[in-house]
Amino acid sequence: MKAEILKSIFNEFDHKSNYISHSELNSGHINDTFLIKTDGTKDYILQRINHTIFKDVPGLVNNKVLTSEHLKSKYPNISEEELSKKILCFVKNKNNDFYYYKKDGDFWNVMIFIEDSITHDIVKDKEIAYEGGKLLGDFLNGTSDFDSSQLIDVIPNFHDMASRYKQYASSVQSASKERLKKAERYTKIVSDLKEEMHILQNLKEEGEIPVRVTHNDTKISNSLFTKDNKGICMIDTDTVMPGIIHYDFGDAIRTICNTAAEDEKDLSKVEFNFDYYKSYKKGFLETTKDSLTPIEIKHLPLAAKTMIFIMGLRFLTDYLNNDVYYKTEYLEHNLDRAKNQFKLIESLEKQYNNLKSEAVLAAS
Ligand code: GN1
Ligand code: MG
Repeated sequence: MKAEILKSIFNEFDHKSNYISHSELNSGHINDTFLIKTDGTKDYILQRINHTIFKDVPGLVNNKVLTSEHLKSKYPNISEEELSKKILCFVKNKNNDFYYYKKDGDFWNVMIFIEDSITHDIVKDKEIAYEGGKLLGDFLNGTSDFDSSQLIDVIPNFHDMASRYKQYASSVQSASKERLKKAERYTKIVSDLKEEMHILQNLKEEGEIPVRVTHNDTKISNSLFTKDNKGICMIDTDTVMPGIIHYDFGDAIRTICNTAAEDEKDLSKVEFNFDYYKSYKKGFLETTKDSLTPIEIKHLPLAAKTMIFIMGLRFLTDYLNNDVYYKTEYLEHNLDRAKNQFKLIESLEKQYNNLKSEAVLAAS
């Protein structure tokens, strides 16, 4: 995107600084995200929000602002300046809105960049896994008293397995013969796992697992760390909505324990790292053990398997639908992502029974 255009959009916001340069941050699959360097004391994140996928952008931005406000209210004695180093802070535009609507139909928002922070697409150190677990625990603790009736449902049924399965079944119906053939091995795996992968959803619907305010996009690249591996905070609060903690635990594990990137094509590089699972779980339970119910703890391994599955299912669905949802860089990108997730499940299964036994013990 041209510097002049980004600069003029950035200048719609009230940041009292001047654009110097920008770089695109590429880890998201939906929005477009840019780091804007300025001549002032702060740099900023400028984001174009995909309004084809997010139907109510003002509602989404309001969710994000309310979430940050709620998290900030936990630190009544800390200045805004200090808060902006550990909680996402949104910047208003010149009309006092937290988003800017450009006449061409795009929505934009701006956040303060948290200085000296870094993200990881792949985890290479169990300290990061442990710190990541604590960050999620802190996030869930921080939002545990948040009145979720203030939030809009950004994408209804976002992690609802029944609804994702329905979308998948309809993609199978409409897919081209060629794509179906290429996906054959994976459609078979989906059929084999279907029943087990609905267990968490059923427990949620039966009221056995409590609904809380959850993040819903906890992949590890959505957590900020210091350069010496300490957790700072979770970012990308686009999908904060009511949910079960298993969505968040499982989605984080899906990315932390994958020894390769989510779209690595060489499946021999894709393995489930059990040490990182243990470290993440340790950090997570240290921060949440007083609030989780035994049934929540018992089902953490199933959460991991279910969230890897649901992402595999969603990538496969998008492949069968001719790539209409996620950004793709080449023809079979979604199929490669799906294959990667199903390989990760295969690797997880090698020690799945051990993880389940440990979870039963931890829950008792
Ligand atoms: C999408 O765009 P990004 O990276 O924040 C998706 C998540 C998936 C993720 C897979 C709204 O998130 O659910 O886990 O890709 N977000 C939406 O990497 O669908
Ligand atoms: Mg996201």
